[in-house]
Amino acid sequence: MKNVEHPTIYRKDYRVPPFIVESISLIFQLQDDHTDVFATTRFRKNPDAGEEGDQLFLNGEDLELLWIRCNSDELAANMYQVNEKGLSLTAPGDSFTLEIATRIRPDANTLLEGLYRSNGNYCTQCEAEGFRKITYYIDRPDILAPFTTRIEGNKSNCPVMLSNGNKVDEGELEDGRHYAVWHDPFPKPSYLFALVAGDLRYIEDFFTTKSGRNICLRIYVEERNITKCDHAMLSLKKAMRWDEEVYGLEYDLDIFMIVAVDDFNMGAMENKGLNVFNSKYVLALPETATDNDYLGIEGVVAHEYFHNWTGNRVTCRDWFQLSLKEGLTVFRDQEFSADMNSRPVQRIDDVRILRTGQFREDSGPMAHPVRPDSYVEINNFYTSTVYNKGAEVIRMMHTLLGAEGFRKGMDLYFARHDGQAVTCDDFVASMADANDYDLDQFTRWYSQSGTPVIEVSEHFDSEKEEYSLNLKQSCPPTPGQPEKKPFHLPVAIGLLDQDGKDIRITDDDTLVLELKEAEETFVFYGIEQKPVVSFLRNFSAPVRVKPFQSQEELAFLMAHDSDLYNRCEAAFQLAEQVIFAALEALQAGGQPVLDDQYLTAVSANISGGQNDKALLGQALQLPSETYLAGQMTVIDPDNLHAARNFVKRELAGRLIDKFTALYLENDEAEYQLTPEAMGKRSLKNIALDYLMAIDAPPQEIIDRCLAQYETAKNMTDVVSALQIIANSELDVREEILGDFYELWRNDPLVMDKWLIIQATSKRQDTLDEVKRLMSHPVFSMKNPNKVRSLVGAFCAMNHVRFHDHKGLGYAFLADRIIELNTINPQIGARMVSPFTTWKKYDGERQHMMRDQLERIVNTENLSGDIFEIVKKSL
Ligand code: 0A1
Ligand code: ZN
Repeated sequence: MKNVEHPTIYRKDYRVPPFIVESISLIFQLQDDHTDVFATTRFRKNPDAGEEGDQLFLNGEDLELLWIRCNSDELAANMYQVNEKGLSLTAPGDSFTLEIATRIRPDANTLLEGLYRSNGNYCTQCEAEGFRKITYYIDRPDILAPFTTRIEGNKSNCPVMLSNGNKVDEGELEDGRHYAVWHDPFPKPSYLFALVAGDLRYIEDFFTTKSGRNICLRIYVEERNITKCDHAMLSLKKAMRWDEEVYGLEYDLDIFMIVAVDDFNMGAMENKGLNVFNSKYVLALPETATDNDYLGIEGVVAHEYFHNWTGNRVTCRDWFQLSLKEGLTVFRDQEFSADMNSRPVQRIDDVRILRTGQFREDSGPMAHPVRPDSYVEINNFYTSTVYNKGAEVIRMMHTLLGAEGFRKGMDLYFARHDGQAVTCDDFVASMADANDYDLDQFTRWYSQSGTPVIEVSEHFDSEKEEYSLNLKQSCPPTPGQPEKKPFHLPVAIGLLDQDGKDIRITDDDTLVLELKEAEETFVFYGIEQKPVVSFLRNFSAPVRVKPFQSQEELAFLMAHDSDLYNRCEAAFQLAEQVIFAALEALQAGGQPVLDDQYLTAVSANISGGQNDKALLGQALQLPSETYLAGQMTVIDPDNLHAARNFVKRELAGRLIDKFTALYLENDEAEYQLTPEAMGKRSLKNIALDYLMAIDAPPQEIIDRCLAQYETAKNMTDVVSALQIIANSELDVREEILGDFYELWRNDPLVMDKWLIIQATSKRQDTLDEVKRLMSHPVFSMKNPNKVRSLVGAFCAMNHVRFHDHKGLGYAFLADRIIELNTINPQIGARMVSPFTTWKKYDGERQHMMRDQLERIVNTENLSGDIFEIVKKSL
């Protein structure tokens, strides 16, 4: 590292702010090559701060200070100090007003934080610390204030000018300019501020709340996208209704706006009354968006809307509490999506994300608690741990307290904390107090990092008719946490009799055991025959379970478990065992063979007449190489790839008739967007993927795949076929990829798919292809979606090609990270992820990855974002 220091911020250092803000009023003068910002802020000494002194520090970065006035008098330069982090001055009394004029340059802003331009339109991103790139302010989430925002711009390029709250004034100015004034009466932290201005169109709808208020809903997009917003609008209305029905929560302003932009670092942002979205999570038509895109839009629109209460009305005291809003809001969006679609399929997807991304994070150098204790760059903590494990922690409380108890806790949380900035402990206290339930031990889920491991042993005494389950929990050491205390774990189980029926072990078929000690034994009486245990139903806790069931038992569960989640889980476990057996054979230099029992189980599953097609589709999917790699002690990318391919090819070849039938049965002429229709499409495309995996597939199958590409009218079917073709050695491959490009070259979101498909192809020459695509006109290092689709997809999703033994993939990624260091370090830092597990590979690969990490860390002016992750990895 050279030139820059990157201090660590600690949770234990939290102090209440010495000053509070009573109100802030902003004027933005948007000019062609710069924007002037005039901020008038009323400060008051914080009575809770004690005798903290009279020094006021305002955060501010990359700002040109024009002038500053205090209580209307201009301050001479010796009255304040400015450095690259902010501005300090001595407060003139207990209560005073500062007026500050700054100049910023949105056009030159490639970080996409603060005020920037996307396709010419102005937009802001202020979470977590972007507001300080707009003006000098106490930019921390526990400073809440009402905002008034006046925007002035040209009528020609900025006919639309939006900010938070309600529009209270607008009018004409000289020289073809106009203004709009917005007022947000709800005190909010600066990270929820937003401004949007540009040449945008909108679609409009209305929602009547349960108390009869009429809310105007608008989605703003560029003109070319105006036909693609209906699904997002429908999703928004569903989310608004759901939050009223499930949590009694009503929307509070008169208008709710969503704006879609192409250049965005994340998925979307919950700014009060004015959500800004990555266009990926707004725009959809059947011919341009896949079923997954549709589900993604529904989920993200809901997520941002739900933040209005969990995040905005009640916000975070400091950024260590990020999971207070994110874990809770992810849990809420998962439950919403489960109610709108198939509940078990939703759960399987959510658990897959957790186990692939979060478990990996928890086992590496970036492992951190759901409520971290320190950070260098807060942007690096928008992680799967904070979001997805955070949601699991909320879900466990829901499991322990029941739906009604959880709702009581939520009601108390809002009654106590509406309008406040609070902590994770405050949330848990509301849950505990509302239910008179002891959650003290449970709070370890917030403070201890790492994924707990559960070891299960069973004992059956036929004479006494007693079945007992012995459970041991442990948690591997993680950075800074060598020893762990036992967690309070809800373990949901069922016991199946020999016919596969649930034995009633409680009023219900499922019993939630509460494991609190390092080791406990649970005994069940009056059990006549040895049952098969359905363990950790619905994945009731975010843990790893050491495999303890035989292939017979797993096959039995796969066929009979009344918990549909666990049926799929059994299928995954079986598949994992079979793939690892093949891997062992390959590593020993032998020929793998596919276990007949496994084949029979899969075959029975296909013929089982499951009516949830999507669920069957899930059960048939083999675990990904990235996931499987996470289960290995020393990762062997080539043999892992070969082993998984072997299992897929064998299954497909030996069950060719079944997969063909599955394809035909689920090939619907008519396109619908119902969960059933989506389930059928996914099953059909999984069948096609298997069939095309057969060694030299029959011409008939190839023709079917090509025909699907050519004739399908919806993007799900087109892309499924295209992906298979791109992965193949078919002669028509290039031609078809070219044809797709010509058809869709003007649609950036479809072009993202085109890039992902090529970047994730398992063909030998993929890295060369990716390098070629870097200079293709559709690609840009400045657009995060493009970087994710090409660089991110290749390095994080194409396990075997990224980890090619020559190390060319590693050098490629390091070059891109160094390039992003000056363009967009936030995205650059996210790209480091595939390197963080370098210690789990063989010596040679370790060496090559470490060399690249060192090359990165020695880059001049390395940003704190990239520095933190690379440094922790080394
Ligand atoms: N709060 C948003 C996520 C988000 C975080 C940071 C951003 O920019 C650095 C943008 C969005 C959410 O949870 O949806
Ligand atoms: Zn969120």
